[in-house]
Amino acid sequence: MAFIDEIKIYAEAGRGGNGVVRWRQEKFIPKGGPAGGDGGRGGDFFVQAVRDIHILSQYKAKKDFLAGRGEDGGKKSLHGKSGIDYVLKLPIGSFIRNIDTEEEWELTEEGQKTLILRGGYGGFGNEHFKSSINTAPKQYREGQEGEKGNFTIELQLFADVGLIGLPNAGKSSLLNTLTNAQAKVADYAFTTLDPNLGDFYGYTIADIPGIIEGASEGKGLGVKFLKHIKRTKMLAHLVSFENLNMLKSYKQIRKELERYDKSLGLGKNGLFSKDEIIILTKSDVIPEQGESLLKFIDKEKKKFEKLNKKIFILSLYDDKIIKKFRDELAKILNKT
Ligand SMILES: Nc1nc2c(ncn2[C@@H]2O[C@H](COP(=O)(O)OP(=O)(O)OP(=O)(O)O)[C@@H](O)[C@H]2O)c(=O)[nH]1
Ligand SMILES: [Mg+2]
Repeated sequence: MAFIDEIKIYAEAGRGGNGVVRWRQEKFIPKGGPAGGDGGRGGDFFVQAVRDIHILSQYKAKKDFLAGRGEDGGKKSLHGKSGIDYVLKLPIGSFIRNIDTEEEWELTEEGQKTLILRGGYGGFGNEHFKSSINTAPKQYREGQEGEKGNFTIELQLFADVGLIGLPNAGKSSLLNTLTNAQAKVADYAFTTLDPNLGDFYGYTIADIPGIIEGASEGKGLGVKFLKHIKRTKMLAHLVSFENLNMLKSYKQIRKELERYDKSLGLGKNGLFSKDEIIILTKSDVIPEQGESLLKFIDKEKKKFEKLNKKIFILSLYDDKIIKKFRDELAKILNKT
């Protein structure tokens, strides 16, 4: 199913049940007192955060989300049952916005449950109106309407690290190596079409589709996935040794991040200013150019050192290097 990160819905909390007019019926007492019960409360409408970034696609065909109506009151002063609450499950990282009132909510933690619309109160039954001067009241009240509204729900993933880079840089492979994720990996561009998340010692790593030069003008898959790394603590920027000019490729992506920030007026809170580590990937496939591999790697690394960022050189086929990288990444994350 296609990945969906924005939906519009209409939701209603339940209407309260009506109060009723009833009379006590007791043997040998021909005219009993009022005994109409109150209506039950309408069900509330809640949203609740779950760890499933694909769940919004399940709601695509469904447009109305309705909590249950409260039951009417009964005879013998019976209170009507409350309506059933509606609990809409949404991914962690969802923003919920009431289009009519502009109220906003955000789900940030698994299990977090937030009341969005309140159910209506049940109406009073006739027993409620009994008094010394009105011993046989015929009044009752109808249940109150539940709150209702139109909403937009937008997901912006919550993660600690965002993996970025050109298509084929090895982002999904790295995610799979570091975490429990099972992202699709292949040796062509744009293998990843939707974001993937993985758990790294309790931290979340997000893998998004590759970015290319011109992405901010819509090239490739454009920049629509960049919003999913807006809330990360840091970025890991992958550049493959397969690139003829690694530093140039790196700078192209940086430029796209900068343009994206500008288009949204993000300034210092944008992607460009985030902490970033640089990962030079696939160090095992460097084309030999008459010089030793180590020398070649060193030369490329030197070019990046001018940027004053932390640089890692990885080959996923070298377990030692990967183990070391894991430890270092965990250390960096523990510090942030
Ligand atoms: N030799 C070698 N190949 C690697 C390494 N890491 C990844 N690859 C290969 O590189 C290709 C691309 O890897 P992916 O992980 O799909 O790349 P990606 O950056 O997620 O690509 P997109 O999803 O298209 O943006 C796959 O064929 C991987 O097997 C590595 O360290 N060494
Ligand atoms: Mg990928």
